[in-house]
Amino acid sequence: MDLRQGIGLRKLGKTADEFQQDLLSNLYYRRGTTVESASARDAYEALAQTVRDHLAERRARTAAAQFASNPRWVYYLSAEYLLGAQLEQNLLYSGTGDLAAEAVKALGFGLEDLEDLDVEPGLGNGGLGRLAACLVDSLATRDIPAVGYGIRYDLGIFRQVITEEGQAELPDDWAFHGNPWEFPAPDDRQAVGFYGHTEPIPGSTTRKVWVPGEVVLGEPSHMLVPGFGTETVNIIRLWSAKASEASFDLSRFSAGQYAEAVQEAVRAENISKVLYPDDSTELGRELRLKQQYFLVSCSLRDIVRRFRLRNEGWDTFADKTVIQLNDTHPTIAIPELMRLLVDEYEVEWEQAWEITRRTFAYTCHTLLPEALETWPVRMFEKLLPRHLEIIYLINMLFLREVEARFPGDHDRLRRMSIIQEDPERRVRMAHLAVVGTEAVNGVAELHSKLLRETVLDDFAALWPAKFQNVTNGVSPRRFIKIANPRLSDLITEGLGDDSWVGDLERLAGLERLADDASFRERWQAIKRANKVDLAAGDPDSLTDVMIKRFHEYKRQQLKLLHVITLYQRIRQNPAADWVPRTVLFAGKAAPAYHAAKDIIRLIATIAARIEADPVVSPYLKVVFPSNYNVTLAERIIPAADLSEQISLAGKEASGTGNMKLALNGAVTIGTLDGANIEIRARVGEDNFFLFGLDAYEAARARINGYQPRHFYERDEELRAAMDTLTSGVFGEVGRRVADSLLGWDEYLTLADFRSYLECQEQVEKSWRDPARWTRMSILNTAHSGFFSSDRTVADYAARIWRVAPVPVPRED
Ligand code: B1H
Repeated sequence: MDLRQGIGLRKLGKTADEFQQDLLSNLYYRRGTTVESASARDAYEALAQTVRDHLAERRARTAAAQFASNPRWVYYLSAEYLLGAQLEQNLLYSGTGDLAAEAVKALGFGLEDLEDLDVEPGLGNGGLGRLAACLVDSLATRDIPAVGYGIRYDLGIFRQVITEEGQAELPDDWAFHGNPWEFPAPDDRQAVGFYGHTEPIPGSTTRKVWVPGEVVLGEPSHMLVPGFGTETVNIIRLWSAKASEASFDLSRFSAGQYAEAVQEAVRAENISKVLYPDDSTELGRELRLKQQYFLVSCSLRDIVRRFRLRNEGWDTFADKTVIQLNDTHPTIAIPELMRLLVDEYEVEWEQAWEITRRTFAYTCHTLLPEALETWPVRMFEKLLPRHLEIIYLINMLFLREVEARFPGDHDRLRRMSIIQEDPERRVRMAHLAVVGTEAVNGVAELHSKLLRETVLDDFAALWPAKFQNVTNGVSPRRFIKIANPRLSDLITEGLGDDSWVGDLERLAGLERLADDASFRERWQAIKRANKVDLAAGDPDSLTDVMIKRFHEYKRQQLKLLHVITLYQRIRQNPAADWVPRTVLFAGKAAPAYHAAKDIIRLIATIAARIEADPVVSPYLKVVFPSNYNVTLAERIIPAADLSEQISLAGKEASGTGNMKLALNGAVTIGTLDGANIEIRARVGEDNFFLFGLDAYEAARARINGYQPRHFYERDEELRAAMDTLTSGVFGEVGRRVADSLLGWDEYLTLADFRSYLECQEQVEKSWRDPARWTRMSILNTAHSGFFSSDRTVADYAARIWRVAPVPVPRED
């Protein structure tokens, strides 16, 4: 039997009968049950296994083809993956949807019932984690040999419950019932050291021996990542921490001290216990640094293991390997690769440094100063003593390079150093990431420009060619084809075929249909049907959505001031011809971010107040569904009319929800921030509602001594809205929000208030003309093709990774 390229595999069922047989065999032999006694969960698990088997067969062919071509591999290192539900995606990508529906029907279940049991792995916070998921999708779709590395957190992003008291958090034990989509790979486990000390090696100035004080095992499991419209199936490899046998204290066990005997083991396994729920702010906890090193150490050893399978010299390592750092969270990979090369494999420092620099690339996702990660030197020294020594050496050589270019410029050396001195010594991870990589990119044009001009300006002056832009993108499969089947069918009909799903720029062909009245009517009817499904409010009302993490810079508070103003206007003049609106907020706040949680609570309070008001409630409704996640996003986005992208300009690196909404025909109201600028440039000024300060005006306003009271005093409606909050009718929480806005207003909410309200009036004017609105909606979809993550990956491949596709042959 020929085992290469999976030729020796038994053929999987391609007909309904065969699929049915495979499903039954999984039900009998893996679930150990029968058709008569199968529960919905049995059916779900057996179905998942059957679908997974189809992908596994492709995986076998992919591994063979990729290995044979000896390519440059892309390794994506990310602390987060927000994958979304797997069943529907894998049915689509394996082309087994119809077979599956028929087969489960014979068991007495509907596919939708089983989809309800398909839990999404919430291994990320927000945009950064979802971007990682979109990029691995598109890497496979583009046939690029790649592995995504991450952490298999036992508890993902918390489950959110919204009440009138605001947000409550519950643990997300996402794999409670097991996860049928993953394959454990215990043979590839790795040992990871922490703490301890270093010892010199006689005769060597650069090499050292690190003697760790604690050793934890990393055990991988992988999930399959199929490409769309291609044969490739890549993987993401997720690491779980496991105690080594040595960490069980047998003497204590024998002495009857059972809890004490396992204490160290519990501590070890805590490393992958929980995802930190802080989007964009660092709290500097040791366990978090441990997580980061755990991910990095396991992944790099796995990458090195894979490289060494071929017995090629280290001089080819960077030709065969590119490691993309998803923000600074995995940046310890830079000193870790140096440590592996220099200490363990005895490569000379200079050669190791050249290899390291050529291997890594870094994506920065922020501009907020508080989000630029730094770690106290003391903590580093205790947890990773050898890495700190390596960082010091890297820094010394780097500062020598700066000194040679800018002699005598001591202030520059202080600014650029990887070590911050005051007020305490800390390691600046972004500086380490820039110094140790070949390319640095921002995630939208404005963001990349502001990185070069502000936070990383000294580095851009030193190495201008290193700095690039790669605008984010989203998966067209998940965010339109799967999320919005009605619109997808209409688009396919309008364009004549469904090739747009893998080639999103083809949506431009819809442009000519925007002027076709009957097409517009069908478009509008679909939007309405999606609103009926969502059941958030009157489907004929303007569905106005703000769905994203809660953060003051994103300015949910600005939207709320708009809601309060509408409320007051309606109360003052109930007989006027109001445009009915359903304002939908969804999103989580970091559990310790009190200001953000206050805003959530205030929204809940105001929503209840409006609901109870018979004068206002016919025209205005505020809804806040709990637990925003990928699955909920897939329901809300297709139903949205208006997309709120109202962050203070210069603060949102890119945004990706903005792209998903535009793609589904929501019209954006937004500032000139992040990718909004590129969306507006493509969909056209007439099809985008622009308001507010730009990034330069906002920066200048702050420098010139911004006074929120100035706006409060000059704008009667703003004053009325703020006074309502201050009066306490919406409780203490209203007062706190008002105090923060009138006192300092970090994100210039009051400065943009009037411009935002006027812009919302333009929105209503357009809404009153359904033909015009629907035309705008269609043109948004038609010109969103650029925002496919397939394009993002093509940009990374061409400009940063310099890799080419490796097609996988079809089954004979
Ligand atoms: C983004 C984060 C982030 N930027 C720290 N930074 C985290 C930072 O757990 N942490 O410590 C987690 C997440 N996330 C987002 O990335 C940006 O705010 C968005 O504008 C951007 O679209 C997204 C993807 O690039």
